[in-house]
Amino acid sequence: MESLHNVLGAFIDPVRGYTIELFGSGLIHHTYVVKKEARHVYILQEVNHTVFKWPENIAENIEQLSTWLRQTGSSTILPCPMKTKNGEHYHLMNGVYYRLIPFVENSHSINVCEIPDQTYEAAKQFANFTASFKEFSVDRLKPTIVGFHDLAFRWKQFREALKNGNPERIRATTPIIASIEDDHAIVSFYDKILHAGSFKSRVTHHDTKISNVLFNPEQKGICVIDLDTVMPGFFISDLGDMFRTYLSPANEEEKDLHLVEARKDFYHAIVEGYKEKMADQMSEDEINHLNYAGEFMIYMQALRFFTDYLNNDTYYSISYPDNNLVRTKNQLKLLKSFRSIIA
Ligand code: GN1
Ligand code: MG
Repeated sequence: MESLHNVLGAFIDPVRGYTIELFGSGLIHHTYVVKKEARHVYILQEVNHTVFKWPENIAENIEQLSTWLRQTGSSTILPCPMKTKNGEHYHLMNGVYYRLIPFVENSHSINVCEIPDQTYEAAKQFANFTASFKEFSVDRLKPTIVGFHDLAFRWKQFREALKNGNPERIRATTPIIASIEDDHAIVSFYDKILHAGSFKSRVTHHDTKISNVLFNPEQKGICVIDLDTVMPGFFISDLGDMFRTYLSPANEEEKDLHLVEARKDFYHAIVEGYKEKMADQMSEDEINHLNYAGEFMIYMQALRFFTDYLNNDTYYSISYPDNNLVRTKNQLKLLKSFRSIIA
């Protein structure tokens, strides 16, 4: 951790008395908590430069959004990275980009949704986040990952992996390939939406997992965090990823598929929380497709995990050889269970 203290020193002075510990469980960045006398003071993060090719776009997007909130007198909180002592958005060391974010006082995050109320609060926060930028021209935001939630693009990557991926893995997973192909209607519908222009492009978070919401000691939502993938998008990304990550008591790593199951009371809580802040901004067509959001996101995540599996696991961190295959099966089971609760 010696070198991390040097990184910290690029942002603040003096760094004596601070301890730095690994924090959270993201698949993309390394995250640390910086403490002083057991108090959480900062979050220090290494930005994954392979995934995020333009870290400057992330910083500029966040700056535009926080300026907007300030100028419009909004009460929405946006925890923003600090600048280095030299006025830079990042500290670059050995090719790695680091940023420092003040820890929001009296906040905590959770990793699992235990009661529907938590998902109601989270959905309200993500909806409020998008709703706060109603009048902001979303095209001012730069993409931070090209084609991130573009299902047609993810489908194309899957087709390419079937041609150029690991032949043994392709051979051994025929039933999974068939099951994914059987659901191609989800992709066609996405194409239709794009061409019809019936869904509005808005400021979208794109990573609404429960650990990206901060709660206060009374378990009410304070704000959302992790703004790397904030860019123009459709409501189906955020609402859908909440269905994907909050409905099942077991998460995407679970191998025992009996434990992967969508819970109806959690589903209703998410819809209620989301609509509370967003319904008045949504078109009739959007409101009629709340459930499509779940199918879209769960399916796309299965597709992404599986494509990575066929490509020999170059994107997602894995803990054992078949990790991405287990994640794929898990998401396909979740898709089935989701369909059963909305039927
Ligand atoms: C990645 O590492 P994390 O949890 O923030 C991924 C998401 C996936 C998720 C699946 C930039 O997010 O899109 O849904 O893993 N983020 C990126 O666990 O690819
Ligand atoms: Mg993230």
